[in-house]
Amino acid sequence: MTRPIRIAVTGPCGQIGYSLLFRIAAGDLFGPNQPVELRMLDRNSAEQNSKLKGVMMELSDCAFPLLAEMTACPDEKTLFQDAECVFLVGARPRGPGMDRADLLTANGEIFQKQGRALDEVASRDVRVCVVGNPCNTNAYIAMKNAPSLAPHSFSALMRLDQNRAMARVAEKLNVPVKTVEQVFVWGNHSNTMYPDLRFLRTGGRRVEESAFDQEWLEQFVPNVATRGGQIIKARGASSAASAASAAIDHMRDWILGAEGKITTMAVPSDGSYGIPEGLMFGFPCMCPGEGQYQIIKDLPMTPEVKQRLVVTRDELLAEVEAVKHLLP
Ligand code: NAX
Repeated sequence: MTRPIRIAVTGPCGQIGYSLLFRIAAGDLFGPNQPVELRMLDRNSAEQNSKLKGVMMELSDCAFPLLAEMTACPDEKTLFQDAECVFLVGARPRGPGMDRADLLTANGEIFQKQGRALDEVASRDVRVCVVGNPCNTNAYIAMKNAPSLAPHSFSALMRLDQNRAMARVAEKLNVPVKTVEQVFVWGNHSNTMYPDLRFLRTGGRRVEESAFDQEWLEQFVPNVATRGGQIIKARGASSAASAASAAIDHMRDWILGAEGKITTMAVPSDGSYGIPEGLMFGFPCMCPGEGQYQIIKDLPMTPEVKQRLVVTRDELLAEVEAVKHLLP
């Protein structure tokens, strides 16, 4: 029988965890022939311990044929021991009176600790996707605190932003979303992100900007960037199932390959497009499989797009500056 892949998830008691774990155990990540082992860690409080017990009771009651083993872990080292695939979802939400810098530090401390533990005990081939916000900078902190792991083991989730952009295009052009290709998102997972439509194809054919009306085009970028807020307003809670689904898309394409499709990942910059090396930046990537990705280089830039990249880059640089006390 195929050996189970060891998958670690933080924040299993949260909204995203509640969707992600069941999708992984059902085989949506590695397919119907690959067993998985789930390791989970939430905050160590009586309330969260009880919640995690409940989540595991439900996982058990699904009788998933692929779920070979599951463990509630007492600490990061147990969680990450020989982990091959890691979703860092757990993070602190912004509390009353907290500004962005407080939030960065509060979360940064979590990712500093997790980076150190990954460094010590994770599989040397581990692949890490950071979902917890601010995800780009959290991933940067984890990567910097794990110097014995390759930087390209770390990434942050921007696939939800790409999926949102694809869905808006499909709605507007009235085509199936599966035909929409070559839409991707640059930069930070924040309001400064830049979803880029310049290379859009549907059904294999180029779609020119003139296919859209001006008003829709002007609203496209803010529409994608503020979609999370729109969902909170409509649902009374932040995006969860769509975030879990995007996290699965991200990890599956990275590890198994994206079949020649461009996919957005926030990964350490290699210096392309004037983004300083190491900065965890959303780039268009190709994923050939076996846990590899390549940043697509030398795409033509216009002054407007260059300016957009500068804005989102500078925001990320300011975030890194705010957490420099957490970097070795
Ligand atoms: P919830 O508040 O429902 O769940 C978070 C869970 O993490 C809780 O169970 C909490 O106890 C746990 N947790 C906190 N600190 C922890 C630690 N140190 N170790 C382990 N577990 C810990 O949030 P949820 O809606 O699940 O969202 C999780 C994170 O994803 C948030 O930071 C959120 O902002 C972020 N998101 C990121 C997205 C992206 O595209 N990158 C989109 C969706 C989402 O907004």
